[in-house]
Amino acid sequence: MRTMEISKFTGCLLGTAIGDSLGAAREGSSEIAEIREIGPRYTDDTAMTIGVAESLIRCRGFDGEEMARRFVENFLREPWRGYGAGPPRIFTMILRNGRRWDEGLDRELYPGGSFGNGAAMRVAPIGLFYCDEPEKLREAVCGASRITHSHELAIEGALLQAHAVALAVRTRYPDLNREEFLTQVKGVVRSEVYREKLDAAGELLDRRADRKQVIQRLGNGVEAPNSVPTAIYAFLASEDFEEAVVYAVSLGGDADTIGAMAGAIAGAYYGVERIPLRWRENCENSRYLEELAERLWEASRVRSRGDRSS
Ligand code: F2R
Ligand code: MG
Ligand code: MG
Repeated sequence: MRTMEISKFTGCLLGTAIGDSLGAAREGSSEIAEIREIGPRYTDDTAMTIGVAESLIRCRGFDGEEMARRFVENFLREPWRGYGAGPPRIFTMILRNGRRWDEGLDRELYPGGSFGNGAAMRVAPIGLFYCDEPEKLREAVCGASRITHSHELAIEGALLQAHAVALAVRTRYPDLNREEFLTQVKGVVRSEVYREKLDAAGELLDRRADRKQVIQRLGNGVEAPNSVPTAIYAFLASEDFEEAVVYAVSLGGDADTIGAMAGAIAGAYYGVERIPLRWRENCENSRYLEELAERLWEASRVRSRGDRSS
């Protein structure tokens, strides 16, 4: 059990970095093209995923103030990772102006807050950590999102992505039932826009739609509703890890982020040993990501043992 679970945690974190590194060179492209070799660097998607994992490990669960501090410190160390427009401005408000992490600071940048996919792209470690506890998962995802993304569509996108990761960890390979998976993640959504997209994903899966139709119906943009359902679809439309991330990135648009999110779900389902060796060997910081996955798994076990004994 331990070996299988650690393989899935590792697959998820490495899968994020690999999908991100594969898509990084294609971010913003409108061309539909398959690429199979990862670039040398991951981007903000993985850098922030690392921040979420580090914070969960250190605090044995979600702590908003500490997670925000981790985001700021990691950003200051590597500001060149290609962050979205909003988060660095929010980090400055926290660092220089002493603003609190839970003030909804993104509302000062975007009316109603940001609905970018920045909360969803980094949420995978929460899906891993709370994979057996949907209520705690929801609470942690909402808190972690609000640091930079308080718009309800950004939060709902992050919830959807975290639940997809949690479900993928709980689903033993090769037992995936695609229809059932989609039905279960649909259970998380409340808003019409996500419901429609996930219904469309089901129809597209049934008729093996071409890429243009997928982009038209699901989207490939930086907005959470135009990328989270697309990543889930890429996982479900594929037969293995490699196909899932190559397909996700081939859709273009926000390719690094759709690749990172599809990679997180696919890695959590297939496990690390089903990720091609050439990608595992060439992925930036793969040793650290593997170590982080094992520590995250250990922290999640300690926490659930503590919950049972109290
Ligand atoms: N930043 C990028 N890519 C730009 C190119 C980087 C370049 N390659 C480089 O090397 O520097 N990618 C990363 O950003 C995306 C995640 O962004 P996040 O964290 O959600 O940022 P933000 O600023 O909150 O939102 C992103 C955009 O969404 C639109 N938007 C959001 N809320 C809105 C609102 N209420 N009204 C109108 N528009 C809203 C805006 O266009 C924001 O700029 C990922 O792709 C990651 O890879
Ligand atoms: Mg990025
Ligand atoms: Mg991106």
